[in-house]
Amino acid sequence: MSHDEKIIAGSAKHPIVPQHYKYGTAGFRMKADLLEGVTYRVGLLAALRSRKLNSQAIGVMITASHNPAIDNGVKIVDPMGDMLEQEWERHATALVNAPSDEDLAKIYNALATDLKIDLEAPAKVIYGRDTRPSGHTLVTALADALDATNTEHVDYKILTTPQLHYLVRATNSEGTPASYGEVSEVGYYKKLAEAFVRTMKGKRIPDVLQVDCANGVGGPKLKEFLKHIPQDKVPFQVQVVNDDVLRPEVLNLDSGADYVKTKQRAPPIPKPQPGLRCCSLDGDADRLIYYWHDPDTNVFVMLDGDRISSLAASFIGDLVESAGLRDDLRIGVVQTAYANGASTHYITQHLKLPVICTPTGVKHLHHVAQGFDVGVYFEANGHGTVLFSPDAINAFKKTTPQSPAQKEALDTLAALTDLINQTVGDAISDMLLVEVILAHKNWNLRDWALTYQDLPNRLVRVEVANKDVFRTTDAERRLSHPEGCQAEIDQEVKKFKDARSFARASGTENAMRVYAEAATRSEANELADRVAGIVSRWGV
Ligand code: G16
Repeated sequence: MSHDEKIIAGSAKHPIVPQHYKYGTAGFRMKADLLEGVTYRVGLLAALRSRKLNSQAIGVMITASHNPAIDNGVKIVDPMGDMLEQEWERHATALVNAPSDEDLAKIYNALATDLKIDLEAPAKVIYGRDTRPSGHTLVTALADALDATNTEHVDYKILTTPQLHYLVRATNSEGTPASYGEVSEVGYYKKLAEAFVRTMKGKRIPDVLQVDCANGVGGPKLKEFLKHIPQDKVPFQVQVVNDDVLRPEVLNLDSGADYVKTKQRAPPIPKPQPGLRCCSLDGDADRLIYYWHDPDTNVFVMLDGDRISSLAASFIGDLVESAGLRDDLRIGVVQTAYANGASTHYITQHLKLPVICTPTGVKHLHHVAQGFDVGVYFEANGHGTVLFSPDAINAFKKTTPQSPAQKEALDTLAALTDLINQTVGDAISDMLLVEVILAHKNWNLRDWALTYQDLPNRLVRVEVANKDVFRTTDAERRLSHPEGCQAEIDQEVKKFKDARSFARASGTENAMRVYAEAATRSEANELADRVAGIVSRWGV
């Protein structure tokens, strides 16, 4: 069979359901039964991408992360473990929307010609999936695309999303001075555990941490990871809860980071216990939210992505200062419009660090964070990481310390570059980072919460007939379309004190999101409801 015949035959086995598909915030994401043909086509694109980039391994992750169990998704990971270069999203969209199997082969060949890709060059794609049952079918479609294009492929089976990102980078850097770690799931655990021990030298974690795993892949993987922590060196008591991966329907149900963030309360199961330190991962373990019920004030306190961001920026900023590198390294923070205004104020006014706002999607934040030597990026929903530039990593390793304090700071910074996943936001790695910082500062969750006071806020999900009529500008803080809608939102915002609100179409769900913050909780709620009403009226 010719190349074209193989592609067409494979596509016929995994037909596309005709409709318009778009590479969204985190790849193609929708009801799983629409995704088989999409995944086949994504496989073709991943093979092209590998051939374009000198046969480096490309990753494909099959997950719908925080979405309900019936959804699934497919996204592409670039050789260094970051998200697919945005320029290529339109190529992915073009391939996926090919009307027929024959058109698909034509578009595939046209892309190869336009992008000067040698279709005879070797190619490699590695992939993984979360615990959704639909992942099986999608992986088969993906593998068929890779076979049809003579692409070497490795199925890593069930993984967290950040583990797949790790494996992509580890594969491409294997045997080089920039080796990212052993090319295996165990290599990932070993790297994190070793770095955790190094950063925790002489420190201790005072009490137990309950980790809600959203009944997703994070449960079994966290339990596996914990086996690699030498409890004699770093006693770390973790209670893993909501880790049922055998009943697919409970994935992300009344649990997980998205539940805690949007509902602003603890999952009902297990019954919340005042004073217990808790955190939640999401369905593919790339988001993290901390919380507890303060036993003294009887108030639920949530420590979200903004809090993790400011905690990390302040800790790493202090270490860089103690390491004598403040004048040599640029530290910055990247947020989105969802960041609580109080957090932005704290970072710019108290920590005196620059903040850049980008559109939603870690792909945007990651890119901007790479412009700093230490780029801290977190979305308020708990998705993020800290990136270190090669200059920063070099400085941590090569600077000759002049005092024990400087040595300790340099050693801790060097260990943090291994502890913090450099490819993408990683809930397990971020959780270890938070534990390390709290242990170094000798803080409990109340101390952390006291750094600043959040402005009351509310996030609302609004289903509309046509979310495509909404287009944003100014890093999603304003709507440019439909014309007139923003003016109505502005009118409402003006009526409230210290208020801010925006609306945008979700790139992972078929819905609009409305965010509002204001001086009091009731005003934030009222404003969110009014803006949601405006969005409903315009979204027809
Ligand atoms: C994905 C993205 C995040 C984004 C979230 C929600 O997260 O990776 O960057 O914040 O979707 O996006 P949207 O508001 O466009 O639906 P996850 O955890 O679902 O992969």
